[in-house]
This record gives sequence, C-alpha cells and structure tokens, in this order.
Amino acid sequence: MLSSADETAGPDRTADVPAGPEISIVVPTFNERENIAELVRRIGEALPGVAWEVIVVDDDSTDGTAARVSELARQDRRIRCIQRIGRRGLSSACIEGFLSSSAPYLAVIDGDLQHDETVLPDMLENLRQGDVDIVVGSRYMAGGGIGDWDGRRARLSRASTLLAQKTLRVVLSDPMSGFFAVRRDVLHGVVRGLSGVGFKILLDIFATAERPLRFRELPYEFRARHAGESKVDGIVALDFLTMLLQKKAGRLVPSRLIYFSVIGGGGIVVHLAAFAAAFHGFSLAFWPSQAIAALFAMVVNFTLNNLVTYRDQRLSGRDWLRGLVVFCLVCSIGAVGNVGVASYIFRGGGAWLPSVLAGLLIGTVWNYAATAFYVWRPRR
Ligand SMILES: Nc1nc2c(ncn2[C@@H]2O[C@H](COP(=O)(O)OP(=O)(O)OP(=O)(O)O)[C@@H](O)[C@H]2O)c(=O)[nH]1
Ligand SMILES: [Mg+2]
Repeated sequence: MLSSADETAGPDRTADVPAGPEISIVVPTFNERENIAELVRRIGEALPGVAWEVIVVDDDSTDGTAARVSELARQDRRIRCIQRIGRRGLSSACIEGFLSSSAPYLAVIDGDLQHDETVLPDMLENLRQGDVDIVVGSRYMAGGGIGDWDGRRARLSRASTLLAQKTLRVVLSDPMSGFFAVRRDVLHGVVRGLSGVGFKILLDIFATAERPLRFRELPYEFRARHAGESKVDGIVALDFLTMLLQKKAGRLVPSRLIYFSVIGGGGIVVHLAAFAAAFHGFSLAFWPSQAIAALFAMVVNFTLNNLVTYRDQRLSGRDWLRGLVVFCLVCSIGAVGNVGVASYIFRGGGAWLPSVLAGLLIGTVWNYAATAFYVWRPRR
C-alpha cells in the first residue's frame, strides 16, 4: 500500500534504475509459439553483457504466440510483445516494433530460428564503430548460404534478388534479407517514406533513403525452420512487385486503387460468364439472369478485394458478412452514379465512348473510396 508521500512523489531519481537497452531486436511473428522461447534463449546466449531487449510484434496469431511471449516477459523484463489486432504484414510489424523502441540500435530477426543469431554481436559492434548506417546479414556472399531450399525456391529468390537490384539500383548482395541491424537515426530518417507493404523491409529502407546508405554485409547460412509453417505465398510475391512499383512510380496512385480497378475490370468478365450460364444454361428470363450475374460478380469482387486488396486487414466471420452486404449496397449506388453520369454526358452531346468511360471512372472512384471507408475502414 502506498503512503500519501509515495502517492505525490515522482519517480525516485536516486534509486538504481537500469538504463534502457542498447539494442532492440524486433521479431515479427505470426504463429511462432513453439519457436519464441528458444529464439530468446539463443539471443541471450549470443549477447552476453549487452543491454538488449526483444520486441515481438505479433499479428494476433491463432496459436497463442502473444500469450507465450507474455509468459516469458513476466519472467524477463527484456522481453515485450506488441499485439496487433486485425492487421497483417511483416514489414509494417517491423516498423511498429522499431517505433516502440528507444534504443540507439535496432535489429530484425525472424521468429522461426532461420536467421543466425550468433551474427548479432558482430552487427552491433559494426554499428558501434560508427562508420556504417546499417549492417545486413547476407545469404549471397562468401560464407553465407540458403540452406536446404529446393531448386524452385532458390531460383525464385535469385530472380527476385536480381529484379530488386536492377529496378531499385540497390547494390546489396542480398537485398531481400530480413536479417539486419540499423542505427536508430537512420531508421527515423526514412520511416515516413517507407511503403510498409509486404515482407521486404530492408529493400524498402534502402529504396527510400535519400542518400546512399553506408552498409556492411555479414555472411550467414539460412537455416531450416525450427517449428511451425512458412507464411510465404503468392501474395508475398504480389506485395513484392507492388513495392517495386510504388518505389519506382511514387505514391500518386495508391496500390490499393490499382488492385481494386483490376479486380473491378475482371468483374465484367465474371458478370458476362454468370449471365451466360443463367440465361443460356438455366434458361432463366433476362432480368433474373442479369440480377443473378450482378450479384455474383459483386460477391466475387468483394471476395477478391478482401483476399488481395485488403489482405492486411482481411474481414472474416460476421465482419465478412456485414462487409459483403455493405459492399453490395455501396457498389449499387456506384452503378446508379455510373449510369447517371454517362447518360448525362451522352444526352449533352458527348460521344458514346467518353460518356461510358466517364461513368466508369466516377463509379470506380466512388466504389473505391466508399468501400475503403465503410467496408474496410482501418481499425487503428
Ligand atoms: N507480425 C507478422 N509477422 C509475420 C507475418 N508474416 C510472417 N511473419 C513472420 O515473419 C517471419 C518470416 O516469415 P516466414 O514465413 O518464416 O518467411 P521466410 O522465412 O521468408 O520463409 P520460409 O523460409 O518459408 O520460412 C516469421 O517470424 C513469421 O512469423 C505477418 O503478417 N505479421
Ligand atoms: Mg522463415
């Protein structure tokens, strides 16, 4: 129980309060429950005498990763967990982990023990020397390696490395590496320009920096995953291409609008196919065929946008159903606006093609803006 003096006093400046950590090691996780204790143990073993902390940024894993981290944190104050609800994304998780740190040095390491934590002391020492901004673990330099990847994965990795090096003119041997340590001021200098999309945070940092970053690469051998499953899928590849595009083209057109429009365009094909099936296949009358086709196209559009365009804030369960209903309502208003604008321009003497295109433009922008607000409003 506090005395009244304790209640009014501020922190006791004379007490022996330990200073903050020298290095924050950010671990992005999604379903890594069985790996995290071993990872923290190995980090501790690799960094004796160093004031480190581990910040796990967990995207609401279904296997109880965050609860496991909290258990560990109750025994060791150098461990903490940021739990993000309704969000996904390795890069954005790293950024949020970095921003929660007050340490002068920041590192990232995967949660599945594939990165070699024994390289961390060397990374830290290089940053302490002060002649580099960032130290990168590389699988593609002498002494490094990609472990037991099969031929297909190895070829894909090589190809994306080459693509990243050529398009963004990054001279790193392994720009796709997810294992690096960076000075705090360097990270804070670029953080507002990061795209934060997908898996490739290192590439994002290099492509965003206004001056060339001074870097050093240290080799490491990529290990086999300790436990759990990989999260790499086709969408990771799509995210990678989006990030390259954003870095080349700037942010004039949001990547979500591009996905939304492409999916919307594909919706016309879906509509025609569904109409043909209903009208010719099931011999329904014209208007029910058209209504079924419109509804079907909207459900497909909603599903694809939820899977791809808004993959970082995917709706599920009851939210999915609610989202679908609102999506259909919003897009119906968009369709009325589309027809109204096109007819107005056409009646006013416009040629048919510009009239139709103007209607499509208005309808798409409305659908995009209104669904972003009413269907996938970010929970931040
Ligand atoms: N917070 C967060 N972490 C993620 C997400 N996706 C992956 N991760 C974590 O990022 C790290 C790398 O993901 P992995 O699936 O192992 O990807 P990888 O190492 O490139 O590929 P594999 O060799 O197949 O394991 C792991 O610690 C994952 O748990 C995500 O959406 N959010
Ligand atoms: Mg992995």
